[in-house]
Order: sequence, then structure tokens, then C-alpha cells
Amino acid sequence: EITITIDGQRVTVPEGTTVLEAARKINIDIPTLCYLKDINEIGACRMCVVEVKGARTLQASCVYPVTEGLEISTTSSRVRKARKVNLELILSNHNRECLTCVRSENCELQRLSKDLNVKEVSFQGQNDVFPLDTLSPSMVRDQSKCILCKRCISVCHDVQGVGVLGAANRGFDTKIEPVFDKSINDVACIYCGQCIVNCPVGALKEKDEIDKVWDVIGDPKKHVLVQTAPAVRAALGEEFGLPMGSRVTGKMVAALKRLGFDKVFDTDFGADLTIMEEGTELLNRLQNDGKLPMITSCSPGWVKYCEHNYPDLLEHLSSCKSPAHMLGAVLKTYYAEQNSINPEDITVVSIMPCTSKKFEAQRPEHEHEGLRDVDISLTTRELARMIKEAGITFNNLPDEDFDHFFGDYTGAGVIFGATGGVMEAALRTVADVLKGKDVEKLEYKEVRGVEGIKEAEVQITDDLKLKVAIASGGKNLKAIMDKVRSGEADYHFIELMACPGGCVCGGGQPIIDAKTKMDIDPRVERAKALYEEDVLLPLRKSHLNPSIQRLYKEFLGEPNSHLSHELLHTEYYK
Ligand code: HC1
Ligand code: SF4
Repeated sequence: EITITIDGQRVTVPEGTTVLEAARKINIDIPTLCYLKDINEIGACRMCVVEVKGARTLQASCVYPVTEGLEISTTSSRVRKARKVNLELILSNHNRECLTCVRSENCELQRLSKDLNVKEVSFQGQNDVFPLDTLSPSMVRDQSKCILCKRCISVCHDVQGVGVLGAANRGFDTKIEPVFDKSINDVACIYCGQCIVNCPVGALKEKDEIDKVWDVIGDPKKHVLVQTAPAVRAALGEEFGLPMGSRVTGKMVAALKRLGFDKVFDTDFGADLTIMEEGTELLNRLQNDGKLPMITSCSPGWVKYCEHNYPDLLEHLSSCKSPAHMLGAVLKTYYAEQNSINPEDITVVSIMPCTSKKFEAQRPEHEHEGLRDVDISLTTRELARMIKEAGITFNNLPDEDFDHFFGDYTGAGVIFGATGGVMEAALRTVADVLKGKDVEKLEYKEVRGVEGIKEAEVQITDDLKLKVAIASGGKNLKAIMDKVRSGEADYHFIELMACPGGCVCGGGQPIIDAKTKMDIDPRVERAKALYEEDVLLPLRKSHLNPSIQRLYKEFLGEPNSHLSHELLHTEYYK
């Protein structure tokens, strides 16, 4: 325990605390910009400088550790002036087209300018013109807005274990870019979008496809079907000022109906379908000496990561397409047939917490007879923008229900959106199948929680103890995959998700500023919303979904049937 004085107030904190953290504890809000708790603590932007009694120069508080008796001033005129000069220098090189920036009102730089009372930018900066990097299917980089905070570099390298972003040149010529100034499209980026949700400004964003969706909605010849991923309902409300963790399933559906989609379906139905297919695949592999451990394949960022970094281990991936794509494939076949609609006239739009889903939607193999499984994939943020553009007052909407059949889902489908959720959903079904009865146990707490890596042994029957592992966040995937490669991983089944915490914290979700993330963990809050919905639903096991049962009876036959393989499974490429 160490006691220091900040602006005349005494505060006692554990050793190893920084001055910044100590100050926040007593509600002194030292401004930051490059700081990202536990991820980017480099003292580079110098917005957080403070005066330390006895020290000649100002110190960056985000990297300054407390020592007994330290006396700090956070508001002296020297401090205030220095911060303002630093901020104005950053602003002088920043493309300040705030009115048309996607991050307007959710920009840490804009907020800081307002908070620090910047009235004019007195330096003549060099506003270099950079071409936008728009080549990738998922994201756009706008160098003219980059403020060199390096948050994206740290997230990509240290959290995601990808490391395709770096700093080139020095001094005024410094640029953040993929190696050799390549497009993000031409490096081993997995499009997880974690750099986007951790960028304080608008230098990184998703590829906006809203206009394509408006166009198809406005085209009378098109029958436009929308599906929403499990995690969207756990975060969309944040875009409308609701507290983190608000579950807005009913309002989301109401909004989608008002936007003009012909039917509002749920990716959760696809998740239930995935459990049928993937659970069966797992049992087959267990019973017939198939490749183990089997690994989930629903996170497109993870699949791409595997293709780039573990091409020798692709056989471990389940051959299942993701829930969104399974649903897309049955919409363009069974649904089209049942409703006598020409599948060529159907457009499937998916609303995902994910930027990599845009890439997945464009993967050449994800089609059937020339028709795409998913035509357009929007992020949660893009949906929020559509709702705002349409003038819908989201918070006043009534709760409405998904459209029948492909909007019918169980609690197992809902929890897919949180790390451990796919595993738990699979365990619920596999246990019933192996025991041949409706097993009472529903909740597998041992696979829940936000830890990056989880391991568990679950006794399913007298002779089968299933050994499982769950990981989220690229770096943790790497740890698991290295074990698989070396033969150390004696698991049966592994769930891997590219984003830390799973889809609830996907790169397409509402962006939370660094300061808020110091106090609240969105992985925890958003996951809570999903587990809450799970408990409220009358059915909580995928195989009990009556619409899934009917789909097999009338169309697919049985899980892993020939038709299932044709529509719902895929292959991977080295
Ligand atoms: Fe996910 Fe999935 S859970 S991948 O995290 O398997 O994006 O939410 O839709 O497809 O169901 C994302 C979420 C999502 C799929 C499902
Ligand atoms: Fe790195 Fe993910 Fe950003 Fe690609 S999308 S640069 S992998 S953080």
C-alpha cells in the first residue's frame, strides 16, 4: 500500500498502480488519448502529463508508478498549457472533417478538444493527403485521420497475436501501416476489427454497405430477408444511449420491421442448426476415429487465422459453415421453395457484431448453385446508423417477435454470442443424444466466463468424459493451436473465437472509449444479457427446437445427410 497526494487529496493504492489510475480512484480525470488499459501503456501522446514535485520535467501519468509520499499536481497552469499544446499539435495534422466522420460524437479526440476547451488550432500542420485503403471486403483505413497513438498496433500484435500493423519512418514522417505500405487486403489480417473498436478516432472503420441494403429494400422485385446474430441484441442498445448489457431483442426486431425488410429472422435458428450438424460431426469423429480435437469453425476471423498460420491443421476444423451461412443456405432453398419465391430474387442480409463476416460473405465457396449464402453483411454499428437515418426512435419501440420458423430459436442458440456459448450449447445436445433422454442439467458453468483460455472435463456418460477447451482472442488461439500442433492437446472439442470475449465484443460492435473500459468490462456485461435471455426462453436445447425438427423431417433428412453436406458444410484452403 502506498499513499500519495494528488491535487491536495491523499489516496492510498497498491504498489504498482500508476498515477493515472490512482487519480481516477479519487475522481480526478486526467485526460488520455493513446492509453488503453493493459494493452497500450506507452506514454506517447503526452496528454496525461502531470507535475511531480521535485521532478524537472512533466511526467506521463499513465506510465508513472506511485511511490510513497509522491506529490502530484494535475491542473497547474504548466500542465494545462502543455496538454493544450500537445493536443493542438495532434489536431494540426488531423483531417478534421468531423461533420462527415463516422466517429463523430464517439471520437476520443473530438471529446478531448471539447473538454480541454480548444478554440482554435494555432499550428500550421501538414495535412497530407493519403488515398483511402478500401481494398479489403471488411474494412477501410484512412491514414489522414491517424493520430499515431499505436493502439491498433498493440491490439493487433499483443491481443490478437496477428501483428500486421506497424510504424514506418520516424519523426514527422511516421505512419502506421501494414508492412511495406501494403493494403490491409494483402497481408495476413483476419479482419477481426479489434483495431477498429480500439481506434480513438476514425482512422479505421468497417466497409460501409448501408446503401446496398437500402437499394435492395427499395427494389420491389427483391424479397429481402434479414437475420441477426446472437450478440447484436446484447449491444445495439448502447448506440441509443442505453446502459451496457441492455438486452434489446424485441426493439431490434421492431426496428428491422420498420426499416422495410420482408422478414426478420434470427441467426440463432442457424446456431441451433449448427449444433445439430456439428454435434453429429463430433460424435462421428469420436466413434469412428476421426481427427481430434475437433475445432469450431463459426468465427470467420479464426478460420482465416487458421488458414494463414496453421494450414497444416485445417483438418481439425469442423466442416460446418457458420450459423449465419447455414441459415442463408436454407433460406435460398427450403424457404424459397415453401413460399414459391424464385431464389434469385431473395437477398439475405445479415446483421453481425463482426467485420470479418463481410469477408466471410464474399468467400467464393459460400454459395450454392451460383447463389450466395449471405448477400450483404452489416455490423451492429451500421444497423444503428440505418435506424437513425430512418428516424426511428429506438428506445420507444415496442418489443416485437421474430417472424415464424426461421426466427424460432432456443437458449442454446442465444449463448453462441459469448465465449464458451457454442461449447455449452453443444454439450446440452450431445449429452441428450448419448444418454437418449432429456438430461436435466442445462448449465455448464465450467465453460462460462471471460478468461481467455478455459479448460474443462465434462462427464457425459459413464464411459465418456469429454475434454474441452475454449479460447477467445487471437493470442489465446495461438497458445491452444501450438499445443494442437505439438500433440500436447488431448482435447476432444475446442471452441475458438477470434475476438476477446467472443462475438459480444466483436469488431462490429458499438465502440466503447478507453476511459469507460477502465471501469466496465463489456465482455462481462454483454454476455450477461445473453445468459439472461437463455434463462427466459421455454426451450434451451437446440435439438428441441420444433422448427429445426421440422426442417430435418421435411427437407434435410438427418444431420450430416447428403443434402446437409451440400448446403451446410464447406472446405478450407491453405
Ligand atoms: Fe457470432 Fe455465430 S456466434 S459467429 O460469434 O456462430 O458474428 O453473435 O452470428 O454465424 O450464431 C458473430 C455472434 C454469430 C455465426 C452464430
Ligand atoms: Fe489486426 Fe484484426 Fe485489425 Fe486486421 S482487423 S489489422 S488482424 S486487429
